Amino acid sequence: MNSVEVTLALGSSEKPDSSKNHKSSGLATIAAIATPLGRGGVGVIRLSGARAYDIACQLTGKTVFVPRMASFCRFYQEDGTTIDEGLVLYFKGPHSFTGEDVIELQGHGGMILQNQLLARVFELGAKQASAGEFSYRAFDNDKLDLVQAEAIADAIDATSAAAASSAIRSLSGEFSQKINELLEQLIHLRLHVEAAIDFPDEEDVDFLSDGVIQTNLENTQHKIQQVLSTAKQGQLLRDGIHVVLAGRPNAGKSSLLNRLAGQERAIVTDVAGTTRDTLQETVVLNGLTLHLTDTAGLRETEDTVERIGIERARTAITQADMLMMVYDVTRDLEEESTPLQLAEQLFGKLPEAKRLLIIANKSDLLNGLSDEDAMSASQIEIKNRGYEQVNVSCETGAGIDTLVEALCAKVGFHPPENSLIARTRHLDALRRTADYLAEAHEQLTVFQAGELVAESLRQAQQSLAEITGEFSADDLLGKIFGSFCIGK
Ligand SMILES: Nc1nc2c(ncn2[C@@H]2O[C@H](COP(=O)(O)OP(=O)(O)O)[C@@H](O)[C@H]2O)c(=O)[nH]1
Ligand SMILES: [Mg+2]
Repeated sequence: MNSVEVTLALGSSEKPDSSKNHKSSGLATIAAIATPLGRGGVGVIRLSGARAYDIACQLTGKTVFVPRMASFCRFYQEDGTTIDEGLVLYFKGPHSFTGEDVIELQGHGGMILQNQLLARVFELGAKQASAGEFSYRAFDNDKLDLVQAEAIADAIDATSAAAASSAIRSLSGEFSQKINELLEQLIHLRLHVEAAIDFPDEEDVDFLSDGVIQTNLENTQHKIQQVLSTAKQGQLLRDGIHVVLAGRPNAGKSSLLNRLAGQERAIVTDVAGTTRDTLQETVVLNGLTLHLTDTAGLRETEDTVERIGIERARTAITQADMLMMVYDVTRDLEEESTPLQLAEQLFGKLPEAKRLLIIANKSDLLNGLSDEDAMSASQIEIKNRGYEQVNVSCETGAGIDTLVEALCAKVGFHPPENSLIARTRHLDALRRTADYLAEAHEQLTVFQAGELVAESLRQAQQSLAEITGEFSADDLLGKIFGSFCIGK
């Protein structure tokens, strides 16, 4: 919401570096409601900054708060009337979340009470914290690195238990540690290469071609690939995938959505054209978050509303990570067409195999042998061309488990026990690092061009350091913290 403000605030501060110490001590004292607004037993307002302690004293009439001890207090208006009563917790900087003095006011969790208390805190000199400002100050004061700050947001926003626990592992620094180990390895490698350039042919040894650098480089490349595959799982865990259910009218798309959602979300009838708008539903199946979109059946139509629905379906189709083409095994393959031909007709051109899962629905209605034969013949074509079909019945539920397994396998989702949450940003940075290392490898092994090896390694290190925020442009930081909620 207040991302503009954050961007400005971030833009005016220096770039973070390892030598920074309490850079935000000259900043305003900020305050925000930290708990969700609504009815609840307890509501927490958090303050951070040099004036936090003083504001707590004026608010309560007390003169002393002991760090890390709870004090029961009344919170007063300026005229002495009581707003609420509750606990004050004091965390003296730098031993606090933000690294600054932090005060937590734990009052009752009512909307009016919390807003009155916050207004009073503003009267006493605090200013409204913008989105992510607490976390940014923690980052700025080296209490957290960027991966950890992001993990807080990801833990709060997690859509599955696995995503939540992997975010907590990232928050505790496991992911950062992997990145830091890689960084150390890269720095070591760079030193080695720089030395080889500065002291060529020392004692008749050519460092660049003695094999040590190459071995170390290949070892680092290998490790990047390992971290990349962990991060890929973490990104799937965090973001899930966008799946669009598409097909002819009456194929059973809405029935499939309801099956997967475990509830009657979409209207199902035997009237073709029932679903006229796109409908979204998020479900977690086998630990993978699926953002499902049910669409209007694709067909030529005179109906204006249905036609708009079909346009929306086409937009959703182009944006999907994965297309599930649902077809009715008893009807949709007339005229001896195959599922792949149907897909070509429906989507204009055949989608790539990794983006398409073919769902043969209404298998409960198949009892004639000839139909089964027809299915197995088309199955062979599908397999040979790298595609995959799952036979299901949305009516009986047969094949639905297999469908979910096939989908997870198709997107390569198999999170290890101790997975770590990751974002697309991390994957991008890791991929760029891997590319620079590949460049360095080529310069080393093909051209023995020491200077260019050194330059590629420098860029690799810079890309990698973006992940934890050691080398991050201010606008990137603004974007990341600006997407946090207020009070975080
Ligand atoms: N026998 C049978 N009928 C089904 C199955 N799936 C859907 N139907 C029926 O097919 C009709 C169309 O289903 P619907 O989900 O609305 O199709 P959509 O137009 O693709 O969304 C409804 O009458 C459903 O009850 C199935 O697996 N078996
Ligand atoms: Mg429908």
